[in-house]
Formats: sequence, C-alpha cells, structure tokens
Amino acid sequence: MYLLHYRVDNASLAVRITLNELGVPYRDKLLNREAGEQDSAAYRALQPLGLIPALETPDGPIFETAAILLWLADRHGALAPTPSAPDRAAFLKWFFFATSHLHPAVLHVLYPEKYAGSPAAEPAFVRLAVARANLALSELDRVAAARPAWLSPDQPSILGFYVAMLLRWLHYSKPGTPLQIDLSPYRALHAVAAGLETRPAALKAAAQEGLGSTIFTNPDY
Ligand SMILES: N[C@@H](CCC(=O)N[C@@H](CS)C(=O)NCC(=O)O)C(=O)O
Repeated sequence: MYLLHYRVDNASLAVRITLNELGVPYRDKLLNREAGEQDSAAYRALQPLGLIPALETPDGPIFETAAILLWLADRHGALAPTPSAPDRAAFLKWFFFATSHLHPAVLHVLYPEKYAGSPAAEPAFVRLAVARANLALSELDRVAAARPAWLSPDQPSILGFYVAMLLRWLHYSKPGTPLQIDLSPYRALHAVAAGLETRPAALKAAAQEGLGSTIFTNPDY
C-alpha cells in the first residue's frame, strides 16, 4: 500500500494519475499548508525541502516527481520502456530532459517571486525562464511529433502524464495578467495532452482533486 502526500493540483497530480493508471491500491494525505504541515519534522523526514510530492512505499519514502514516477513504472512494469527495452535509452533521455529543463522553467515562469531573489530581478528572470521553457517545449514537441510509444496521445506513459501536467499549469496566469507562454505552436504536445486527459485514470484523478474534465488542455482554474 502506498501513501501519497499531496496538495490539489501540485506535482503530486502526475503521481496520482500514474497510480490510478497502474491500478495499484494507495491512500492519500492532503498536506495542510496553512497549518504548516509541509514544514513539520514528520514531513521533512519524508521530503527534506518540504516540497510536494512524497510517496511512502514499502521500500521507504521517495521524493522528486520524476524519481517517484520512474520507480513506479519500473516496479510495476508499465508506463515506460522496461530497462532492457530497445527504446529505454531514448525514453530516459527525454524523461530526464523534461524533469531537468521543462519542470523548473515552468515553476520559474509561474512563481518568480519564489525564485528570482528580489522583485526588481523578476522581469529579467521571467524572460529567461520563458525562453528556457519554450526551448524545452520545442524539443519535446519535435520528439512527440514522431509519436514514440512513450510520448503519445494513444498510449499512457509517465512522460506523457508528466509533460501534460506541466502544460496544464502553463494555462495559468495571475488574474489580470496575460499567459506567459503561447502553447499553440506545440501541436504534438497538445495532442498528447488531449489524448491522455480522456483516460479513466486522468478523469478519476480530476474527480479526486475537483479539477474538471479537461484537465490538461482546458483547465478550469
Ligand atoms: N523537483 C521537485 C519540485 C517539487 C515542487 O516544487 N513542488 C511544489 C508543488 S508543485 C511545492 O511543493 N511547492 C511548495 C513550496 O515551494 O513551498 C519535484 O519534482 O518533486
């Protein structure tokens, strides 16, 4: 039995969808930020920086979204090429690319106040983050256009769910401000998101977190 520590619409969403898709039993525990639960000694013992998500497993707690997703895929032999599969190398390369380049760039675009260092530094910081996010999206879109099984609208994969969740977040902008990134050029990634959001696992996660039915392509904030 796994225990997912989550907050609604945080990176725990990709883990939840993956758990649903695998059909494995799990419980979840909502972290109450207002009560400071992320900073509690108990949670810091699971995730030293107090970030979401963390997954408790029979092998001990795991943190870092990508590590959790890959561990689940390997443990259950689904949603990613297996270690001996010929396409494992290509998959791993782009999975790590998404987690190293796209995920942080998206966080920097959306939450510059957390990362830029000072309000004065924010405009330049956001410009750079937008450029980094667009570069990563262009590369991943090129990869998705070739429709590999591990980044496809028709076949669920941990990379597909991870990237689709990041696309979801890019539909968010602070009230009264425009979207920072125009997603329309990334047609292959849009197709992946559109295909995967119709899967029962994604719809179930959407219902569990109250996120509406088009969670990746037309999120309702
Ligand atoms: N690299 C980490 C990033 C985790 C992360 O930044 N999580 C966000 C939520 S999506 C968080 O916990 N934010 C709360 C905060 O920054 O205090 C991962 O992939 O697990």
